Amino acid sequence: MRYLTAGESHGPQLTAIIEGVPAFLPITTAEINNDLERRQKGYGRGRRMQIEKDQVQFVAGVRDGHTTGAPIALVVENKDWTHWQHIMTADHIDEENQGKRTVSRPRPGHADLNGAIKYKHRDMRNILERSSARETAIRVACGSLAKKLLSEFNIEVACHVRRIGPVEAAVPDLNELSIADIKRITEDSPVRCLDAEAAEKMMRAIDQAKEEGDSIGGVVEVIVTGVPIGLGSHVQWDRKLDGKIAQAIMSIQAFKGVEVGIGFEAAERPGSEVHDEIAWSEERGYYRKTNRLGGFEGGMTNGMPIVVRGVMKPIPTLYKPLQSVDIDTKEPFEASIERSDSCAVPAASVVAEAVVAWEVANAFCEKFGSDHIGEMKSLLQSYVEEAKQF
Ligand code: EPS
Repeated sequence: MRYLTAGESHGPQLTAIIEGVPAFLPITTAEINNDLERRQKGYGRGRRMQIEKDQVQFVAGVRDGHTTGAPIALVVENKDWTHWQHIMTADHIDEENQGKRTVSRPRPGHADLNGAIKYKHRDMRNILERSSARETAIRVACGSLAKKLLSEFNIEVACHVRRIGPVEAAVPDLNELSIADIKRITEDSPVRCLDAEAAEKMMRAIDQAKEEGDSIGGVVEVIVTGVPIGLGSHVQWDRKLDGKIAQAIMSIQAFKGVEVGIGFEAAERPGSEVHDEIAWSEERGYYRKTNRLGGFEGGMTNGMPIVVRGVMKPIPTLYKPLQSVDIDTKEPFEASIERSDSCAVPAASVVAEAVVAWEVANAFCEKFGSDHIGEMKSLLQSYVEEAKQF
């Protein structure tokens, strides 16, 4: 499967074309809209989210509640477009609006300056409109479809927030919590955190950042359960699934790092406290008593839950000005803004969930075919039986 997105933050809509989704996957707009709504929520979001109410439209590839196997086209409209249509128009901007809302002052931490130099745009709006995290709305729609595909094979995906600024949540015991528990608890938490005490402190930290005109980042974690052994491959560098997931996480706006399993902690521990011993039982087949490697060995899934974390930097659009240089005058100035999220980490956890789901679903289709859901189910069943007795 593959997908591409198009769309500007204040353009008429976000669009995605998805290719390679198997036929006969049951899907409804309501299921996708539920994920779009999850992404819009979260303590620390700014005023733009009061304008938008993201809803998906399928404009190709889905009929009568099922995928047909044809390319799928998805659209999410930007409600803010009504305020921007004369500025963001595809046709010539009329005289009255010429020169309005142009950007000559690059914001530190954004794509503005690098993109402007690269594409030779004197008006940096042409860069910021596309680099904006608004694009994550349509990626969540694509990921939602991937989650639906995985759920047909009892593979479930969830996310939660591990850290916001200085506040770290207690490490959850994933042996004690089911995916359903994680979903239920995070859905009720304004910061999508499993640790209620930490969640309160996270909200206070967001309040404080906001009061100070600052922004705050954090760490999100994605968990995938029910994964069969052998998704991805060791045979070639670009077929390693953990590598693909790392790239997908790093592709989310404002993400600066990725960890799988214990991640960077592996550097501090001896090998005997890193690797997961192998066991076998009639009921489970091969399994591990621990999951320090986060479900991956040799770029392939090992049947344990996938556990991956990503770090989001604080949003660089700050009320507290940072120094920059005007590209027209070359004079220094202090960047100031009209509106921003002070923290988008809870929303970003939903985006991380979506992009990880996409990569796992894609690897699943590579292993079990991607023409027809029923055919894939038969293949999975015989493979799992064989793997148990292997
Ligand atoms: C964003 C800036 C803000 C955010 C936006 C991402 O938008 P605006 O410039 O219109 O105030 O609200 O996020 C979304 C629109 C969204 O859907 O998440 C940015 O510069 O990345």
